[in-house]
Amino acid sequence: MRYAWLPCLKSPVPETLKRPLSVADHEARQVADGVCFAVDRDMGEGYKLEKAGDGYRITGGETGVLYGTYALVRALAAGDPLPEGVQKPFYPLRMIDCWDNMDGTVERGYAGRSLWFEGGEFRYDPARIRQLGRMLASVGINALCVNNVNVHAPAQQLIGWLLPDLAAFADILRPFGVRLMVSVDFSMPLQCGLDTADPLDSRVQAWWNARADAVYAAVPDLAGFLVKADSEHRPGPNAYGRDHAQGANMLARALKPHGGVLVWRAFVYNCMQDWRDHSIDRPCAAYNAYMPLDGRFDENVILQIKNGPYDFQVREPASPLFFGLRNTRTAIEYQLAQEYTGHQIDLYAMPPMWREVTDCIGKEAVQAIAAVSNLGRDENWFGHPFAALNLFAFGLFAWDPDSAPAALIGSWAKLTYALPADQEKTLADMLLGSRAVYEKYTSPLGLCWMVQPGLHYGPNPYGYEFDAWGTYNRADRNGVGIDRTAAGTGYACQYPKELADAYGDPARCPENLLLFFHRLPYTYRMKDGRTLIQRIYDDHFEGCEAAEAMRRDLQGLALPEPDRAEALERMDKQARNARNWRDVINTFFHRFSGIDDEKGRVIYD
Ligand code: GCV
Repeated sequence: MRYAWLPCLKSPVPETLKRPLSVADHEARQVADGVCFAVDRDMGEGYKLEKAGDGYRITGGETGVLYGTYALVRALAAGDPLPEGVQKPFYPLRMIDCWDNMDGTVERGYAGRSLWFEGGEFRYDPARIRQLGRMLASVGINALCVNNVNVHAPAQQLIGWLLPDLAAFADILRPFGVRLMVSVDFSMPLQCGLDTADPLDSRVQAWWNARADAVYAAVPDLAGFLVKADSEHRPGPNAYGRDHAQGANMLARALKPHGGVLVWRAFVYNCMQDWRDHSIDRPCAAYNAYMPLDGRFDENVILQIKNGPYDFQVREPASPLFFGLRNTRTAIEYQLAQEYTGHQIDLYAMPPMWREVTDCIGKEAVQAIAAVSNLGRDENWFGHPFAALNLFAFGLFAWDPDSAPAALIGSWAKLTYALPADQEKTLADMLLGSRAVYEKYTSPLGLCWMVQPGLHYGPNPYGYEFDAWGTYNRADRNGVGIDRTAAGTGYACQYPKELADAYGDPARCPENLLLFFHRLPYTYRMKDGRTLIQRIYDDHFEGCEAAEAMRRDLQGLALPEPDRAEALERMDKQARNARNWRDVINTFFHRFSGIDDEKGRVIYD
């Protein structure tokens, strides 16, 4: 079983540091090889690293010494200087949301089956779960939601008769500073004898209070509950004429005596839309639903908002809720699982995207950060050996959102593979540029949803066009895109004025979002003088060539087996995927526009 970025950590790292260390193990005592620990509980998750004689001193809170240990391991292995001063995480809650089902499947999982569920129960190798804890702690991730937000039976029972199993699982991850969270089904009281799940009904409130008491008796440090409600047919308070503040607060009040948080997802939209109806625009939905509720959520509610207003597309603007909500605690939700971004077959390193979003909204715009997990039972944990980068980088980015994407990626490449310097740079550059390449051959200029319906891998430009999901590009012979300006659906007006004005003006709108905000003719002139249609053709040809170039670069890397074989096998699939995208999308627009490629390249009819 391979172990992501840590197996490569070689001497001079003290052997003692390579073993899972329980927090208690660190208690102010000399461990080995000149590394000593000093626990200062007031430092919480913070730590300080110092040289001490020939060795090192790690001072920190209970979990801080653990994080300090891994930071020392990383610095020694990479030959980096020790970080100076006290290091503290920027976001107190740094969570991965696992969409694991109890039958062993993982929704949008591209790395095999669940690491801990099988056959309707917890079934796992404890040693592997300890490794998981170590992997998460090594990059500072401190919470793991154990089950899918789409709560399928018997996962409701994670807070019922499965509690002893949940507690045993929590016991394994606790020494690594990882607290569990559980996705709960809002309608659970209905399945347990009540005739309603109305959040204002006192019997429902009493039921949840008693449930929370039982849960915390079993898992006293549970981080809290995660809820997907009134979203994609999941039950929620709307069924009782109640709003989401009423629903969330009812659950939050049950958790509050135990110190738990209620994470409520803001992923609400009409998934039964009529494509003929241009008056509904899905990106507007979450802002319209939650802005009126700002200030009405209890202080232990965290509203978890996907990074963009749609659904983890290759490129979206940041959700306007990050600008609008001022009196609500929020978390940003990313997706490490590569649902729309290559299924952990095509390369898509995410740090550049996270950094763009943070630069746009400001790191203080949210109080917590979460990401849908990309883990699974595959021997290498991630399906693609390089997909480990996204979990590694996510943890470090959540700790320090000022981290530079190039530094995160470079550090992962260095810690994972002992490549010669020039090859290490080739790998890091390939990863750093991988998002731009993917974007070019799939959906440049903010085009979304041109994927195979359901599967979400591979091109299908009209696949979602006449569907109920609110996912349209409305391409025709005259042009493509949706007018989301004040003259159109008005979505752009949900942003603060300066941004709204920029997004609302095709001449000032960032070109990578042009077709997200505007409907334009194929002859529209881009800033560099090219027509829109020519830019679409060029991006697809260039993206495909770049994928071929990545394949050549990859072949030249002396990666260890089996990573090399696995990466090359996936790269072959990526190259085929890129060709397919190029030809399908170019042909699609050629047929509509009737305009040939200026450079005379082949566009199939
Ligand atoms: C967990 C998208 C995905 C679903 C996912 C949903 C969500 O619709 O395709 O698989 O369900 O987002 O984030 O809740």
